[in-house]
Amino acid sequence: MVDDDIEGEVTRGARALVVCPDIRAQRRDDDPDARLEEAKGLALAIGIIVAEAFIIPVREVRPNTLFGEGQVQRIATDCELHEAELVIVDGALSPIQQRNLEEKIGRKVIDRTGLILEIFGERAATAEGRLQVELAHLDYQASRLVRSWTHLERQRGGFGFLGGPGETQIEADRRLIRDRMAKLRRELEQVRKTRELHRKRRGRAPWPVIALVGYTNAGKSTLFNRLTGADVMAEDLLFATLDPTMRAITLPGVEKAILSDTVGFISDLPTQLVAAFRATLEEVTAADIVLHVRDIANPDSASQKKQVLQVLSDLGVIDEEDGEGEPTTILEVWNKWDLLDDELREELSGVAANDEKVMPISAVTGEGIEQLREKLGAVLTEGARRHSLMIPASDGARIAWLHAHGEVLSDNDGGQGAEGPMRHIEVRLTEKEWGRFETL
Ligand SMILES: Nc1nc2c(ncn2[C@@H]2O[C@H](COP(=O)(O)OP(=O)(O)OP(=O)(O)O)[C@@H](O)[C@H]2O)c(=O)[nH]1
Ligand SMILES: [Mg+2]
Repeated sequence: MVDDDIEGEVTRGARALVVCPDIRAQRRDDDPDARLEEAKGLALAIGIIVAEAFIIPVREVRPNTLFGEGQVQRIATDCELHEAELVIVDGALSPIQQRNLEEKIGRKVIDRTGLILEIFGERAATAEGRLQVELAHLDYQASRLVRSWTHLERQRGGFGFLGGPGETQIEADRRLIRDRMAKLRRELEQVRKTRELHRKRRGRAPWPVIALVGYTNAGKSTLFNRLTGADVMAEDLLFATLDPTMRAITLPGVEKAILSDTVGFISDLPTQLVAAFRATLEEVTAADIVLHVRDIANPDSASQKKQVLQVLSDLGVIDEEDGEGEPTTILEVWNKWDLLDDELREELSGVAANDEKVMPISAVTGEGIEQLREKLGAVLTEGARRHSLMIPASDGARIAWLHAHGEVLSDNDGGQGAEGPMRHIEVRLTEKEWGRFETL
């Protein structure tokens, strides 16, 4: 059986050299130093010790090794010098490049996708999360069989022979992986069906949903805890949160709304993972409000925002209508406001003041949280209309619902109806609430 952890040599406590290729032809708008910091953060997220980290400018990509001869030599020397047993390349390596680098450097080499998959593999806590990660991992491996066959061989108790496996061996391994992937897909389908049922049921339980989204480490979980009084893991760690968590909160004018904390995004999120987590993130598309949490104090904040918007648009949250025919409202919170220096704070205050969709906050100090709650309440109750209703007095559930969700202006005796005493209720409801009330 194929183990789900073929890259198992990436272990906690391993010493690694982190290299960040700065490829001229792929120059991006983010700052290489910030990228290097992020790469170190990824390594730390899985307990790897960063022995040394640096940027390597790549003028021209070498198909066989990515880096030039001298650069590969430098990496090898630095591994010796800093006693690193592992090299993390913060970019994409082809299977060939990875194998050649491992041979030349004499150490295990892992690329950005491989590293992120490792982190997700370690963090996944729910059954669905684990299935998704394993599927993504296998998909990644399937493309890398040139390199991985020895591991498979070992796990099956076979022997590796010099010179590599024959075609038939690789084919057999491929089949093994394909079969396992097919099985995982079937299991996932089952889990999804169950979840779909839950969602439908929740859709009928008529509470508005607010989803927190944002770049990893932006402060989503910290804000979640502040708004709900919960105690979910919030740490200075990339991908601290993997599985979505939900809690009920009360907002001005809104008796109950569901707040949902989700997995963070990162640039170059492996395609396998985006595909795998699509289903989980689809919860976001069903939200009434998407609250985009930004780390405004991060020098890469603007490029992080772009990445997040890209994922949201891939998920169909942006520019599309949600199930109820209304566009999802996206609000931005500018978090970590407390970390800004006076000058920047001054400047950004002006920008935020002119944009009603932007709210500066600090999830840590609590600054701006009350305004945020007001804003969320206002958006959810926006467009509320007055309805004058006659309801049988015996229908306690619907009457209670109106009191819980709407702003009840009056509730009086409505005289005798065909089926008994009636109540006359004047209530303000939003379009959405009205739609929900009608389905009760
Ligand atoms: N100074 C300051 N630090 C903050 C603020 N909000 C969050 N942090 C810190 O930022 C780090 C990341 O916070 P999390 O809430 O775990 O971030 P997240 O967005 O949930 O991250 P992932 O789950 O990894 O995607 C933690 O160390 C927090 O204490 C803030 O407003 N100010
Ligand atoms: Mg989190």
